Amino acid sequence: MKMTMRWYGDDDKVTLDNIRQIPGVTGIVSAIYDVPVGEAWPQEKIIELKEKIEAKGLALDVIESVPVHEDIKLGLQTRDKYIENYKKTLINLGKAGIEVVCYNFMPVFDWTRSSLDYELIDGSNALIYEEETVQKMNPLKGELELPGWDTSYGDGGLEELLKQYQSITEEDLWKNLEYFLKEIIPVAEDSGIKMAIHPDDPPWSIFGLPRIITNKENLERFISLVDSPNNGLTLCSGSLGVSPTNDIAELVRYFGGKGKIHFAHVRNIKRTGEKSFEEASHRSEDGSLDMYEIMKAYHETGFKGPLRPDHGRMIWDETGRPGYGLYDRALGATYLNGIWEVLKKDKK
Ligand code: DNO
Repeated sequence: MKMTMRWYGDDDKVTLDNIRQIPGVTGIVSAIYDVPVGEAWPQEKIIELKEKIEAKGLALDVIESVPVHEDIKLGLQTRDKYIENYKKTLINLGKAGIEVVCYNFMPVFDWTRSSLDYELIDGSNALIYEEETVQKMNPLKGELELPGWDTSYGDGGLEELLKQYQSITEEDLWKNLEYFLKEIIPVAEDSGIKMAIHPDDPPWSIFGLPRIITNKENLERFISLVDSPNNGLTLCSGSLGVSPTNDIAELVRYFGGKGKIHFAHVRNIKRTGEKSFEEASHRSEDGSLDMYEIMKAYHETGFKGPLRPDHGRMIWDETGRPGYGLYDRALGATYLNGIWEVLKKDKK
């Protein structure tokens, strides 16, 4: 596997110099952040990003994400124009030698939490999710916000957008996803890009919106929508793992064995109740997921793709983008690299 770290570009408090000093991190996961959702990414911007990263001795291994315009998820007539732009972006990324593109198909809201800075027992801050609190939140009153979301609605557009989704069922969303995939996967094939859908986080419906990338059965349905080696997954342990019925190591073996995992997000969570959880440090003992078993499954299936530690807590007085500070993610990368070394040596 290739150990990578997410970087939010020049505005990120965590710099490329910080990242290159984390032992064993060789790659960057990033995106173009100043092109409105739905428009094609110009070739020059992609090259500029890539060169900036390579100048620091790192590789641009993954684009996370090329966001999908809401009109595509809603299946509106206007979707074709946005799909054409998406294809142009993929072609430009392919020309720049990008191999993996992560995206998601969650209506309106990307990953969602009830608190971004919950104080844990050791004094660190973490992102948490409490179903009851989320149910009481009103997104229209700005009660829900996560920096780092790929928002595709402008100010004031949210209410209208939520209304448009009222008539969209899970089956409609599946149909719209299939339509999208049938258009873009052939282009990804020609461009040498592996598309990696990110699971829904959390993997259940929120605010009455449909969510479908949630469990093994649905992941299976997803990959069979378009049977192509370029149609695969971002296997995110933290997103899927909050449902106790999702056995992450088993999912890694199953989908990894089929060559369907193109990108790995590895983080731990602690389930605190039904549909409630805290984001924990990466260490197995600190959460509900066994990181050794998960890494072992990647190792056994010969995973060679990019892998990243995921959200970190805020520790050592760090402030910054929730989930994406430097220190705890660096500890996560080092811990996962440690497990990997043991797995490699034990095999000999
Ligand atoms: C959260 C991330 C997600 C992810 C998108 C992919 O930290 O894992 O925001 O980037 O869902 O499109």
